[in-house]
Amino acid sequence: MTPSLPFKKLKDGAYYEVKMLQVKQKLHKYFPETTVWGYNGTYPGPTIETMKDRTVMVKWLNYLPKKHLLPVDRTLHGAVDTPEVRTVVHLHGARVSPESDGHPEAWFTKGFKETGPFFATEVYKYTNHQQAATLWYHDHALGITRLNVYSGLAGFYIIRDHLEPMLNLPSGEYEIPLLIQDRSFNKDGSLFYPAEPPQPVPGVFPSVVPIFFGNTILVNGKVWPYLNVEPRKYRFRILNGSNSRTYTLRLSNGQKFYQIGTDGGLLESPVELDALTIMPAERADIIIDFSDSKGEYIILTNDDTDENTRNVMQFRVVLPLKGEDTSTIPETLYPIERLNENMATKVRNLTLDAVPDRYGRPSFQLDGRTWHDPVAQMPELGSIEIWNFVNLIAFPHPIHVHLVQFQILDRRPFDVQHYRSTGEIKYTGDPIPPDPNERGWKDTVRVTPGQVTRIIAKFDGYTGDYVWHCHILEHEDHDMMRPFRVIKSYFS
Ligand SMILES: [Cu+2]
Repeated sequence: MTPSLPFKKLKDGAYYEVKMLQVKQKLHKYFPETTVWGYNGTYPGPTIETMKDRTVMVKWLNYLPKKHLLPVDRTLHGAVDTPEVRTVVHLHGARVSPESDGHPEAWFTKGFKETGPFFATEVYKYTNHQQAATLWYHDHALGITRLNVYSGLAGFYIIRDHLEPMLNLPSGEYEIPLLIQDRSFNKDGSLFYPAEPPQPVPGVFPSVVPIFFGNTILVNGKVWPYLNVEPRKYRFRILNGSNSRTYTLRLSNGQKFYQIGTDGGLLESPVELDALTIMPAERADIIIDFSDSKGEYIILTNDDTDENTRNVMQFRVVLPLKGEDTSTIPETLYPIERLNENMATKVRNLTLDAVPDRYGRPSFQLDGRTWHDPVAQMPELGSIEIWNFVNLIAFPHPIHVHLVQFQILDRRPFDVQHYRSTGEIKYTGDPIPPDPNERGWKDTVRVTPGQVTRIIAKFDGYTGDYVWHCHILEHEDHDMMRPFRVIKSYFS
């Protein structure tokens, strides 16, 4: 499915060198070739697989041209007086040291000629001391993340363990990662990304757009692809790698499917679904059983009124069964230790809000601050904290916290107007527990409008500088990102 990576075996893991290259790629049989940016020259990048606790070292190398494929807005944070093409790789969902986390200001140019103020090392070290999970790597350079990811810089990173095979889930050729993204194209096959919003901004060109929706859907770098499958169970690791688009996925024959895992690993037990809502950067590990669908063409659909973006991909149940399907959907999957609210030493109320920037464009703020304001969240190493995301915007945002896997406690409606005038949270209803398919480890959470979304996390592993942000990339690039710092415990 994805090309294998040349690597050196280390005593306790592997060492890879991954080059970011500008290449031409055929994204649909009726499209001319498209110029994209790919890790090792492929979009999406090669899938990196490792066992838990085995170290993976990666030297991420920028071999990209000096000129960006897409229009760069020079007014955004980090893009004012820096090189036009900068890259830095974040392994999303990983518990990793700050030097290897891909801090947005740890960017580097071709040959590491220029580097950002947080740049610390050329070789990243992933120790993989965490639960088996579907992670993904993608670009995170300050102020141009939306453009770098849109150009193609994303790939899967799968951590496995020795327990999972005992669950007898569909595996091998029956386990397939699916990266779902939306893109638009120009007639010549090149990627289209708007140079300014529909209402031009006086004095700013190119200008960031408040949100971006492409008019075609790609899976693993192919526009509206099909997959021939056998009449049996398959495991699909679904990742929404889109800039802004949220999907609600269904199967066109009305068939149900089973979610077995979330961002950070397997759930306690499978959750039967007929629809799956997935926001940017979220992952859902699912099993689809095609055994009763022999000969059928089943479309993976998205709830949308537009026909183009209603279709995601097609499963054609046309392959003969190679052998008896002995895989299972076990009743129990993986024990999950619940973080205890009473153990939390800190509760933080963190607002999400939209405010006009100096050009009158809508920009975003977390905790009432912009990216360059000083660090305000400094959890102690090893401590448990509850973060209350207070969404004052009439729109859901996928909030991602680096370093940790957290648990969603609940969502509770509150009076937004009252909060705006008094700064007090007045709840207007009871707390709503997370959906059954959200009751696992998460690193990205749907922060719903008019509600306080509470998460609980243990800030463990490393001290240093990390970030938390909205994963709508157009928002992240326009100040919807904040630093946080894990500090040494007072008592150690
Ligand atoms: Cu957002």
